Amino acid sequence: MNIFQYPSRPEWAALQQRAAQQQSAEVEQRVQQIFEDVRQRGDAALVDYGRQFDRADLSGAGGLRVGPEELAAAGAQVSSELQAAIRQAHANILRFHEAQVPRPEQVETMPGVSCWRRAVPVQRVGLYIPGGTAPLFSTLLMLGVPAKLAGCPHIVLCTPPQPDGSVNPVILFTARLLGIDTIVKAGGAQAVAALSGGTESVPAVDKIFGPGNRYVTAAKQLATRYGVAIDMPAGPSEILVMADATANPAFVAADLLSQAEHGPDSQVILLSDSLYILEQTQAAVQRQLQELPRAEVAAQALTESRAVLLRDVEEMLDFSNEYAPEHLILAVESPEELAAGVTNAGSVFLGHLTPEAVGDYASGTNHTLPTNGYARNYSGVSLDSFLKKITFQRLTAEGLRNVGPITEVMAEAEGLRAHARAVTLRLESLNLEEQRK
Ligand code: HSO
Ligand code: ZN
Repeated sequence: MNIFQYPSRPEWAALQQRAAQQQSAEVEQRVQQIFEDVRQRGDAALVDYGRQFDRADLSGAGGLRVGPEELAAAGAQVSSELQAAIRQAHANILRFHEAQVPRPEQVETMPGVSCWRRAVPVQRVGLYIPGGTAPLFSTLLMLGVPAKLAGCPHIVLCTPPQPDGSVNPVILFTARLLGIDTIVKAGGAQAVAALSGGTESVPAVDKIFGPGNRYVTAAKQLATRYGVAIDMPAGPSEILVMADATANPAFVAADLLSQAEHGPDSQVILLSDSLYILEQTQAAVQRQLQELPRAEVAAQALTESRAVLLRDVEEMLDFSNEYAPEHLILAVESPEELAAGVTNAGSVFLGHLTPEAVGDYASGTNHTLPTNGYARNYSGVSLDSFLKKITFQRLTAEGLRNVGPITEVMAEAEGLRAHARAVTLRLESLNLEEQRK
């Protein structure tokens, strides 16, 4: 991790740069082929890709779906300690998201003109959970809890099989806890393709959620062209830590490494107004790195990371708001004050005792967050991501008399005569009725 001392403001942009996300034409082309194949051949294509990419034979009857016995048996393979931890995390995440349930809103904008809005769940959602080196059952909690809470009637979970054709038991245990029982053994772009158009075993969905590699990301993008929505544009994970002289270098180092170990392209930025803290943290990172099972991945990520010495906390705040990090840790003496000034960030962690890791797993907030600078214009996943809001209205005769003439004038001014007439005819009929009385 290189230390940059007092860069001038024009020099900040280079330090805030993210590794260029290569949208390789090759990946896109491959994903396009997979889409076409899955759309044409359905399950047969999924079975072939399972053999090719996951080395799993799913060709038997019902082979692409997790059966009730497999689902029920998963718990026995999960330690009671982990089960209890997942249950408590589930309860915390549920509590936090329950507070997001929208209140009914009804407004009478003019006498007799009632307008209201109702939140309705997205009817069919697909949750994608990667397998591979780190099967993220925590991400299933983060997506499954708000999906269930929103009341989405059809939830399809896609996750790649292990070579023996089974699905990671912790993922299954978590799915069962959530009450999700439509589980498809498919990963990669082919899973996204299946969710976006449906196959014999995979119901088509309206919106796809979840992280993934370059292929999955490209596939989600392609799915939007078929009229399917996605949670947000995804990029490599990132963290920015602001540390003042009161920070504990060992804590800060651990936080930086917890992000770095996610992937070789994770980005880590440390800001401080104390050179001592930067140097101590740098040393602590090197020490702690040795002890990590994923040291190689983290070391790779650290090559693109930066430690920046700035004049004061105001400069740190400006730098961070320009960068718009996915995760922001305020390892400073008075974090509340600083937090009030945060304008661009996915999720913020205040003080020396609040590691990002607790938000990743168990405190209650959602860990599906905007990366790649999208914290400037996107929020993380929340209950809202699984809801649509439908507006309703109803006019009484008085309401039509109140708002009708305004509409007529405006419609005429836009040259839209039929709009005006839709009001005029009704007003005339009201007047006739009145005269008859
Ligand atoms: N920090 C990751 C989420 C995660 N961490 C899952 C551990 N498991 C992306 O924000
Ligand atoms: Zn994490």
